[in-house]
Parts: sequence; structure tokens; C-alpha cells
Amino acid sequence: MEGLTLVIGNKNYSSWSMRAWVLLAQLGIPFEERKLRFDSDEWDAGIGRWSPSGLVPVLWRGDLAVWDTLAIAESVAEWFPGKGVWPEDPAARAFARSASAEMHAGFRNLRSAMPMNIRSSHPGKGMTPQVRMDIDRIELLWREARSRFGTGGDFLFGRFCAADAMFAPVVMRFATYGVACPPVAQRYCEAVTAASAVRDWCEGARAETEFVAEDEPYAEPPRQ
Ligand SMILES: N[C@@H](CCC(=O)N[C@@H](CS)C(=O)NCC(=O)O)C(=O)O
Repeated sequence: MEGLTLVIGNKNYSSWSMRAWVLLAQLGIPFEERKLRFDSDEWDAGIGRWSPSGLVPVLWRGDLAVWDTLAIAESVAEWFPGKGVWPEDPAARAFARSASAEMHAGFRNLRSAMPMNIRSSHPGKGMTPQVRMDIDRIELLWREARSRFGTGGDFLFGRFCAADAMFAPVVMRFATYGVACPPVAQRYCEAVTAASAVRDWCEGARAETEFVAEDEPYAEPPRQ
């Protein structure tokens, strides 16, 4: 098979990039990483070449581009059928796909009021009644997945799968904004945070120094 290249944005900020990267890395699927930093000359020069949609992530296999996180997960599932991108059990798989699609299409209040910012800490910021409703729904999803399908491991469906990659940035947000969770959700957050691919991504995020004002509603730009 031709090698894979994953085009991503800043590790500190790009939640969609994190999902695709963590999925590949945690499942042991080799790929090269190409980072285009937001608001940079390399972004302006490269995004048209690397991304049909103008967004990241994009997964390239030779000259074939797959853009959009869910399409990436589905293509990876097709190309690597033995890697467990989705759970084997049909009921678990249907739930995992539904939860992933719900994440992909929804939770807009949480996503906009609590943008992913791995290296920062803003406890208490961003919480509104609408954000609380998003969080309650996510915790219910997690609890149901864990109780119905989670017996074989610490992730939503036991073993790590694409649904966990989809929710990994939510776990990062809960840490940044100090969202307290009930025990089942808390244990799940700990499992995600401890996953090797998540740790590697976070290490990269903490090493970044770029400040992207659009993703920093709760901080002043650093003085030059
Ligand atoms: N639906 C897309 C969303 C991708 C997306 O919004 N990516 C953001 C980074 S997390 C982006 O490329 N932003 C750059 C821009 O808006 O110019 C997916 O699932 O991949």
C-alpha cells in the first residue's frame, strides 16, 4: 500500500486534526505528518495544494486525498480491516458510528465556548446553560456506551476505536476548562488521557508556542 500522509494544523488547537492523528497512531497505522500552522505563510502557501476543502485534517494515500474526519475514519476502516477502527459487534458498531456522527455534527455550544487549547488552563471559563446541556448529553452517551459495550477495556466500547478518537478533544477541553465529571466519565477521561497516542499528541501540543487569537477567547496575546 502507498504510504499515508496526514495533513494537520496546530496540535494545541486543532481538534479535528487530533482526532485523525490519534486514530492512526493509537491503532498503530504508520503515517507521515505534515503540519500547516494556522495563520502562517506555510498555511497560505500549502493549504490549496494539500486540502480540497481548505480545512485540516486531510489524509493522503499516494495521490488520493480523503478530507473530513469521518471520511478519514471510514477510509482507514476500509483500508485496514484488521485494525478495529470500529467495534466488531454490530450493535456496538452502530452505537459507535452514531456517537461519532453526533460529535461530528453537534455539540456546537461546547465547541465554540470551550475551544481546544491543550497547553492552557482556564477553569470555569465558557460554562453556560447551553454548554452544560452539551456536556450532559456527552456524559450520557459515554455512560451508555461504557455500560452496554465497555466491559472488554477502559474505552467506550472496551478497546480503543474511532469513537474514542472523536471524543479525545472533548476530554482535553474538560481538562482545560476544569469540567468536573461523574465517576464513569472521569474514569473514561483518565483512560483517554493515558492512551499513548494522546500523550504523544499532547507533548507536541505543549511544545508549540504559536498564539492563534481566534482560538484564544480567554487570553491576551503575548507581548512581543
Ligand atoms: N468537518 C471537518 C472540520 C475540519 C475543520 O474545521 N478544521 C479546522 C481545524 S480544527 C480548520 O481547518 N480550520 C481552518 C480554517 O477554518 O481556515 C472535519 O471533520 O475534518
